[in-house]
Amino acid sequence: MSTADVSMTASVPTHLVLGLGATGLSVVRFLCARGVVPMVMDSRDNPPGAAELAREFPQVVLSTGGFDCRYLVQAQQIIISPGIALSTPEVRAALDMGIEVIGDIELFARSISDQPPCVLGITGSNGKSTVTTLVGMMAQADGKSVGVGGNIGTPALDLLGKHDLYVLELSSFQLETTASLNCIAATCLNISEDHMDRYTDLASYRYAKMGLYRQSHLQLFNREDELTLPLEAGNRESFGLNEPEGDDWGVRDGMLVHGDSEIMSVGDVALIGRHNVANVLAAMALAFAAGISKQAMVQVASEFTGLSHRCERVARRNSVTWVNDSKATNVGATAAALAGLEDYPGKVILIAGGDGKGADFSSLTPLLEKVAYLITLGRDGHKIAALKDGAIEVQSMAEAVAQADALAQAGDIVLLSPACASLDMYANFMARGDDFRAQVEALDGQ
Ligand code: UMA
Ligand code: ADP
Repeated sequence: MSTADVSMTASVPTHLVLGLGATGLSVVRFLCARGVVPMVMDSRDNPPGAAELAREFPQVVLSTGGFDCRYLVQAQQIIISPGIALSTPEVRAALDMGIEVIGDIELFARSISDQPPCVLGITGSNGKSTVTTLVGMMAQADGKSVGVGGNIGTPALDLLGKHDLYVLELSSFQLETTASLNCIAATCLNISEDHMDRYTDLASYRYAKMGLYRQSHLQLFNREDELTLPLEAGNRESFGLNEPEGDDWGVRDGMLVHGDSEIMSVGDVALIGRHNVANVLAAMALAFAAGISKQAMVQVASEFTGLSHRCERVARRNSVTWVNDSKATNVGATAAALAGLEDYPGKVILIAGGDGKGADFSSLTPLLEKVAYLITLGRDGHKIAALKDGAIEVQSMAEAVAQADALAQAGDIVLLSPACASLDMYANFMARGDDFRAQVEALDGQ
């Protein structure tokens, strides 16, 4: 124990908050506002938020550098952060003793359990933030008071009490510890391999995501991805880029449609790429379930051009286009970006690599045929480099951008789409994307 001398002679806290990131702090805020003073533990020596905790909640004891089993096994309830695996031995020991271990989303769900359903839930391997943002904007355009949060950034508990509708992005980690969300509608957008450093296989990762459907009045699945099909019976609807049946969502004769009803032309969707048309359909289906008007849906779909770091054009110099897709932190996202460039007339130069989270990259091999030059960096960059003859391995983003600049000719595109997390080199995917952009902008000064 480092930050606090946690003596067993002190009264044993009933509530333990494991993890002091954004989630842990939101849980402390929630509990303290309700008169419960928890104890916080973090396995890191200097967790983020320690200073904030000491300032805002001096009464809360913080224990760092590990999880003290003596407290875990005596707690009434443990609220665990998504970054901590349930398989952590100290957590396992508490679970084995029958102690309740829940996440922040479950706490959120329980605190609104007396209200009519007011949550739209979004999970999947890719597209969650895009769809969450779209739905939030549609609700806002319709004049609703809406809270948008969860895995996208603002912890769900920090949204509480202020809104009529909550749009929550939910990760598999959060869903592992959530059971009572009672959503109006929920979707699993797609499933492809991710977080294989936390799951034993794709099936267990999928299983965590499927748990969301059980907590929803409407199960919205992707009919073009059979892994998104709910495991249990329920009220279902689907979306997909093909023609829909019944009341499903899809595309017919170049129009986005809901059953027989035409919504808007595919050509008027402001986002680029086929995968984004699917995202828009999913967002519309969720918005419709929450009573949001067609006019608000169409307005947002025809105006929203996308979030930064997702296939974002950051520069055009000497007729070369530079695209930042730093949020492509798994193979599925990079595959979607490359598939979108299949008919691109110029050469594609791909910068990839980082922390692969235990992924198998081999499914990228056919898509790399379209890539003229592959430049790799980061801890697992060599694994991606092994998939293509002549790949260039570099040590930094500056070097990657300089190499790409030397190889690119007018009409080419340079795409940063790493298929990996950024944490081996950066604080997060935003810092990686910002570095890419800064290095590209620095080329102008040369
Ligand atoms: N950690 C420790 N020891 C601890 C606690 C955490 O080492 O005792 C580490 C974790 O392994 C992790 C990091 O600290 O690497 C952060 O974990 P956390 O649970 O403290 O994270 P928070 O700051 O609370 O942020 C979490 C989500 N992070 C994760 O799930 C890892 C954020 O999603 C989310 O925005 C936030 O809650 C609010 O809901 C981020 C994320 O990367 C964007 N999510 C993953 C993804 O999208 O792929 C799932
Ligand atoms: P998430 O929140 O699930 O990570 P984002 O909307 O932030 O999703 O997008 C993350 C990455 O996935 C980006 O590289 C983006 O281009 C890509 N992407 C977005 N939607 C899809 C989709 N439906 N299928 C495949 N890849 C997608």
